[in-house]
Amino acid sequence: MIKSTTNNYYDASEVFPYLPLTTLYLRLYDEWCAAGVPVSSYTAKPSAILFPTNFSKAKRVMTASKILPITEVIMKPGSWSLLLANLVLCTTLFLGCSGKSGTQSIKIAAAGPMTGELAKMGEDVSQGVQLAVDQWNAKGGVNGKKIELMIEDDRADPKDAVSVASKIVSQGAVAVIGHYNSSCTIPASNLYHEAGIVMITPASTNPMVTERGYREVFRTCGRDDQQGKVQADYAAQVLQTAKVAILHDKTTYGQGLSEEFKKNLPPTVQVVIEEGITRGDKDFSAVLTKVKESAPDLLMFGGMYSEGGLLVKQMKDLGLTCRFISGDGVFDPEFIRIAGDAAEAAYLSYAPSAESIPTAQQFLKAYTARWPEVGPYSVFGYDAANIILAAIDATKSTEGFKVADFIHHTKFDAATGPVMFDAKGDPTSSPYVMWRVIGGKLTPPEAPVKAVHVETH
Ligand code: ABU
Repeated sequence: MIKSTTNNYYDASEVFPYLPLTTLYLRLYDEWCAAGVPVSSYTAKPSAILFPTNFSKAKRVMTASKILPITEVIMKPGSWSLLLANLVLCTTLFLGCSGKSGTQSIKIAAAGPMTGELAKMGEDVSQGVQLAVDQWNAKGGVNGKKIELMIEDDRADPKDAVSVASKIVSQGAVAVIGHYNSSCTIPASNLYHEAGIVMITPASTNPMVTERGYREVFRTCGRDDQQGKVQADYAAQVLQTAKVAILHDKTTYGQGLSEEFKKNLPPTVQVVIEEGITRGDKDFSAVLTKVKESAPDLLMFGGMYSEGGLLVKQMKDLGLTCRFISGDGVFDPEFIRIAGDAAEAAYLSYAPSAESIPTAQQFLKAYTARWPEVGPYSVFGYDAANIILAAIDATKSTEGFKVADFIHHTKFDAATGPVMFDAKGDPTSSPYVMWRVIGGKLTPPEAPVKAVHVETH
């Protein structure tokens, strides 16, 4: 039974055995506030942190809720430790919520690798986000409030990504653009999901990002099951590959992409060797010697431009003359700067260039007026930020489930063209095409590009 304690408060140890999830507290808190239920914070006991001062009214609100009626909440075995952890997090979030309603700004975050070997990728995205934020603020902000952008560095490390996500949530950001690496986005998005915060990654292509049923999680880029198929079809049909060697960097993205590539190869293509390399290594001569002995006519690499550039350079040094095929993680001028003229062997899957998209021209002009080089995911970061801000503007709400719902049901006129999302949070159109390095430049396909949609499974 729920009973009143002193000071007209209700004891959370009585109320919250039924409520094991932080997300639920916050949603209920939002609903209670919206319904005019007085809500108090009381921290004298760890079990009594956030609860309504008029529980009978709050219970009516909860019962009316379509999100999670209290009668459907089931206490799981061992939930008490989770409950206490959530209550601690909830205190911080509660304070963040209190501040949110009283401030004149809306805080959003951009997260990715801002230092380390992949810092350029993080900067590319955060600059795209910054541009969108500055453009909204120049128009007066969103719903009369200025947009405040926090830029957070996960150093491409999954553990740092979780710390960053915790900081973003606790500091009251209402949405996140990021992270960059799939290995960071997947664990970080667990926290955003728990907190009910919308997250759009502009670059994380591993299928699992959107395969967990998280309604707040989206991406503006494509998926590796689409990208791997485009690469495999190109290898078999255009390059007429008979023997392929596969290397990957053992990451969620790199290994995942190499597996999707392999899965989509026809039986006419033989995989002669398959090996993992280590991110950060500089000398790949041992593994490349084994690759050379297997005599492939194509080397597929799942990984990033830093290792991809060195691999291609060292292939040439070893006299390994086969072609090289890789994906969007290698797609950057930095790959060519590392590989030198050896980069001419490369075929890379990526989206059509922003330069070729009529709707991207204003973005390109504004971006290049501030920064010298548009990165592969700058425009996807810009689109992600604009989608989030447009959704907050249209719903007049920063509540994650309302913003997410709007994003799920709206067609956005983005810089990359019209963008709609499917039920998983993936864009409904997959953009991958094969690029080449010709004359030291990333060169798009000769024929006008027609984006092909590849169904996800
Ligand atoms: N998609 C390119 C690299 C980022 C990632 O998915 O890990």
